[in-house]
Amino acid sequence: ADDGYRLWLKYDPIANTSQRDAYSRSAQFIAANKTSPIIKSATDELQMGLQGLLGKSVPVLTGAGNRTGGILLEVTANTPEINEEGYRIAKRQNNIVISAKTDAGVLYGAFALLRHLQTGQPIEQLTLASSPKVKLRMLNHWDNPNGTIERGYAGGSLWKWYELPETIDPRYKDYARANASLGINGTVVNNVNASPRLLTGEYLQKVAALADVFRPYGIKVYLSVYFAAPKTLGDRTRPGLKTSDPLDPQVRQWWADKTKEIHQYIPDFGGFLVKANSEGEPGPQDYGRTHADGANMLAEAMKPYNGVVIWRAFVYKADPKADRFKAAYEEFTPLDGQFDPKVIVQVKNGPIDFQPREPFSPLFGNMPKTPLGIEFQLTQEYLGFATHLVYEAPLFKECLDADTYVKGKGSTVAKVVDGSLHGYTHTLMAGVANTGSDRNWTGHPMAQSNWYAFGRLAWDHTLTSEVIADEWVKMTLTREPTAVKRITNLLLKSRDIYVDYNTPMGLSRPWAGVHFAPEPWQSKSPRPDWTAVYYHRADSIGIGFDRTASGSNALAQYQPEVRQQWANPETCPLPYLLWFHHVPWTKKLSTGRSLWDELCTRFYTGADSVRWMQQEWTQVKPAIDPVFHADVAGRLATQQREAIWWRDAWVLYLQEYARQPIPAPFKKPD
Ligand code: GCW
Repeated sequence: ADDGYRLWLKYDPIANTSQRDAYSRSAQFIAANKTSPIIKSATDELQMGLQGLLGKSVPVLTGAGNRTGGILLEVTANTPEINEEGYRIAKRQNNIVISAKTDAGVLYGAFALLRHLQTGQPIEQLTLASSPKVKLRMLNHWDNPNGTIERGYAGGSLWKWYELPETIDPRYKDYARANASLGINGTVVNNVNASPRLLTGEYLQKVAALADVFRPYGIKVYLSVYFAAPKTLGDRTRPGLKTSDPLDPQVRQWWADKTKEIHQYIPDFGGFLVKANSEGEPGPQDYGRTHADGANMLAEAMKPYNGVVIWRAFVYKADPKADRFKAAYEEFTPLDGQFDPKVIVQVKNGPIDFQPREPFSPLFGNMPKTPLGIEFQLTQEYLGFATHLVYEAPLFKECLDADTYVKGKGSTVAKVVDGSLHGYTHTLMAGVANTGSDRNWTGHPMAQSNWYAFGRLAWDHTLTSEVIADEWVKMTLTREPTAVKRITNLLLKSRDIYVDYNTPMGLSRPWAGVHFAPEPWQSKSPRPDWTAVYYHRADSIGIGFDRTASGSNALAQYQPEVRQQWANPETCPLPYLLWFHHVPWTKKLSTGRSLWDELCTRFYTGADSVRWMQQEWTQVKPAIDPVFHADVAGRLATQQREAIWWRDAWVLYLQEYARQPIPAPFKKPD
């Protein structure tokens, strides 16, 4: 039975015997032209993978000599077509040769070769070359020192802090393998709402033990830092400084000392991630300083080392009159050019907060002198936790492929992020992890595909959602062709289905506290911008947030070409309509329906489509492991019930404003 633990690295035997024989003939031995811990990870993985796929143990030789019919790993400078971490796989004198400039490149090539076999592709004329388009490909864990995970739906933290550093859970290595298989090369192990404890010697030892496990997989460890740590922690001689002002010399010295100490534990430490002056976290503004002052102080502390400072742009103030949409742009664009070269600013894909569908953040393209990294959320905070099946690649792609027009047509967000548009020296893609202590890692077993898709896109954002889904299904679930097709199709449609019953046509944030239950009526909260009504603005006339010149004018933060697409309610694409316009209930839309009827249509067809998902899943049952199948079937049943709950909550609530009947086709009992 498949409990989901092995993810997409299952290496189950290849059923097709002629294919297996063909692979076997080309995999009679493994040999590398050097040794190192990373090369060892590569040969170990190949051995393990081939053992599973081919059912035979393939020897690792110290040298290949004149042998043929094997797999050669070579680190060589003679690979002009790939970058530092890229790989090339080609046939040479009847050997499969994986070449790379670095050990890590060889490791990625080994995983690529295994993927090639797992997805059943021919190897006779093998030629593959691939290089990552983004340099820092990282997971961000929102894990707390007490073992909980903020917005985690797959159990507790993977990190067993109380047992570290002495006890090393074998799972840490499997976590590293899974990441390395995708090319993920960094991990921030703790929550951005950071506890200062992670910076104590006690915890640094534990983090160092994790770093030791991850290093042979090419993965660097990063820490989220609590900006007020100098005040809270102090140092060996003092209980705590009086201030954490980034321009105070004692504070600067504190961070320099701390950074040095961290490097004594972790010599190849990746760097800091900082959430400052955001949702109550301390930051430089507490002392009248700017984000740049804060980030540059940490960059100075990091100067003797290779690490970077990743500063988040997720900021907004509790102001009922302001538009939260505009906040990050307003605070950060004036600072463009003021950041130290070691600083990367990390921007969420959308201007608000990981909603099921958002326009791209207007920061992309508007900070040409500051490397901007992108932050996606894999954990399904706003996508139905662990009971809704939502394949996120289409969401990621929609943002990456969006055109900012800052340097004319084709200035996509992807080109901002991969550095090609503005010539950034640092490039970064981060995903807020969806992993936890659940046996299957991600709670919803199908959510493994989101970890997978993120990693693949961080490596190569030109891959399509479909190609990625197809790979994942074949590696994880089945290679039976009709089942592969059905499941891929199901994955590809899942996000739009969720949007339809949850937040159609540009609605956002219809929930209170935990971000799960429908609460579009929620109007009371400690912060006005944490109410649901702040976002949808329903009234007797219509619904939606006017962000045109007659409203908040957030649209002015985009280039004229982008503005043009969205500014006119007559031509604004329906998926974005209520992001930018307050539209009358009776307004006739391009679909021929009134706004009210269109909304109802989406809520109802969205919820109905979950039944379709259930049917599709039933169809593929013979091709899927029974335990895995039953787990997903149960979650789909829950999703179906919850989709109706969402639909009914919205429709009944909005009906009070729209004062119109539910359109005839939908007035039937479920
Ligand atoms: O989406 C919000 C979450 C917070 C999170 C915050 C952030 C870590 O609700 O839980 O805090 O975003 O990204 O900082």
